Amino acid sequence: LCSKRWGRDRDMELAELIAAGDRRAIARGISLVESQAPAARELLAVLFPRAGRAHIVGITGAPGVGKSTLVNALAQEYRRRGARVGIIAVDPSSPFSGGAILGDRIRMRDLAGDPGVFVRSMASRGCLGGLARATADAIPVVEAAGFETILVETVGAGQAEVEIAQAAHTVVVVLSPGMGDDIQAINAGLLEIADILVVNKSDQDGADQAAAVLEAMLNLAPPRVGPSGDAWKPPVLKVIATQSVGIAPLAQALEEHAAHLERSGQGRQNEQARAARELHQALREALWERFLAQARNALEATVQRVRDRQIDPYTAAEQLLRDAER
Ligand SMILES: Nc1nc2c(ncn2[C@@H]2O[C@H](COP(=O)(O)OP(=O)(O)O)[C@@H](O)[C@H]2O)c(=O)[nH]1
Ligand SMILES: [Mg+2]
Repeated sequence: LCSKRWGRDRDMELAELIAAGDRRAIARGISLVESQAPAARELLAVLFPRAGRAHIVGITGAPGVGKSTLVNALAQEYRRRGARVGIIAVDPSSPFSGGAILGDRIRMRDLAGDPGVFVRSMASRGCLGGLARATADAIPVVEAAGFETILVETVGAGQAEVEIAQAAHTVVVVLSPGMGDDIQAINAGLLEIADILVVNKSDQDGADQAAAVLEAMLNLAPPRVGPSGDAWKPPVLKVIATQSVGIAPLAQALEEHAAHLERSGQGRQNEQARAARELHQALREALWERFLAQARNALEATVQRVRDRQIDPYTAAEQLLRDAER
């Protein structure tokens, strides 16, 4: 798959099919970007101008808190409101990825067969790894197909999830009361990326207490004020995803956050930061590839010299660059 060549014409054709909402083309497009083959860049180049209109919502939290159930219920709520929904599941244990227990599979049938819903799980299918990047690249494919809301489910753990969160406009952090003391120990980083907090499984004991603890923690956090002064305080919502309780208020909160981003200028500022990040990353990679193409042998020889302490890494880097520029 990695070495598969497509060529410009076929990319255009694939892009047209994606724009027309052809489900197999969307799936093929995502596989292509996952493979990070050269043709993937060409496809993204065609799709990029058509993307950027959807509301991208990251749904993150520990395994088992009910993210997939929530995404399923939320997608149904959006469908009731007439919006088309794309779902990208990055959680490797997600029922979307096929490793479902029976209950999950029954649940997912609610969405199966609805042309207004597109579900895709990002497996570790990419040849070069980089799940966060593959996900960021999959989003414009789904956007170009005209889905108005894109729900991205990820397991809230490490750096990759923070990166995925950076690709979202609105981040929903999901917790469950069963986590007991863990709520107190909630990772500060996770709280920082949350635009909306959901205490799922509110049919279980401890939901009120968990919500109160979260409220108290949020009250300690500095206010979030956008460039034009409009402030956002992350709401804490109690939800029972399995019974679709609290889902309409969540959809409402998501809408309000999107409006806040627009009104406060924060959305534009985030887009600017995102554009800079993506461009810088692409530039770093292109420079590195160009350098390697020219200086691979010199690089290897210099590694030996650094190993033998004939030269330090900083001086060596300067020398390699000077030689490559000549
Ligand atoms: N009691 C209760 N169980 C729930 C609720 N939401 C999800 N679950 C259950 O929690 C388990 C994990 O849900 P899942 O959506 O797969 O969690 P994920 O790993 O975060 O995606 C499943 O057995 C769900 O049926 C809820 O609101 N209440
Ligand atoms: Mg899941």
